Amino acid sequence: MIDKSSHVPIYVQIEELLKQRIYMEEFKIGESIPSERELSEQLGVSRMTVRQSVTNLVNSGLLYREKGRGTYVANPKLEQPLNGLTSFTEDMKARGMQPSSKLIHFEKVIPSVDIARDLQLEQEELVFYVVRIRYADRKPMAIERTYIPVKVFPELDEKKIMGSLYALIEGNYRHKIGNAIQQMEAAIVTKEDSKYLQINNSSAVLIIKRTSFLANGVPFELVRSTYRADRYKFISEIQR
Ligand code: 16G
Repeated sequence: MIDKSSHVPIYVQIEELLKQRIYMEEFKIGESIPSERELSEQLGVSRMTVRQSVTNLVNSGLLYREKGRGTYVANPKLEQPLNGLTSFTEDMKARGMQPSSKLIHFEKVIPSVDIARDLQLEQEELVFYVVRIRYADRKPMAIERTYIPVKVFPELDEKKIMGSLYALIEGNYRHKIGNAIQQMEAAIVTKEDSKYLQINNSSAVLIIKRTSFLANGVPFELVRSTYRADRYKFISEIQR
């Protein structure tokens, strides 16, 4: 099992072994792995070395620790491509997952100067401010705060927004969605969002800010999507 004469460091060998046992589903998603003491006895290595391997796997997102309880096998992260202008609903359905939303806030407001500028609005032009928790198979994945110009979607209401916004835009409103500009940054979750996302309040999140335009060039949304960093990794293909 562990080859102490190998040039491969012991902690790397333990990591490989644990990964293998997760891959073979000997340790299943959501279940705990043996304690550090048990692993050190099983493998005949020091607890410190086991701890180092487990910590590395926690840091890479394969395992997670629950204070005072143990170490568990994490859900594999969703790999989200960054190069398509897709909606949350489309992304989840493409993976065979069931998307749903919870509407936290829906209000017609006067936007701040920055938001009005990004959405190319004149002074006093109103926006809908929509906050939705987005779920996949009933697990919270992201929280989205969206500003939508009222003049682009005059009859938007709380009921219509419950499904897919993009489906609504392309179906009911018969608009063509064109392109978007995105920015991404890392942050520690706010106290409020930690409750919505059901994560503890020191967790990392990935924030994507997207400004999207209809095919005719009119901006139709400014969105701040806060994703659970333990559930997502973002992928982009680049070319030279
Ligand atoms: C995605 C988009 C968001 C859009 C939403 C529409 C990112 C970063 N954001 O979450 O801009 O408003 O999808 O989803 O991808 P819906 O059609 O399911 O409401």
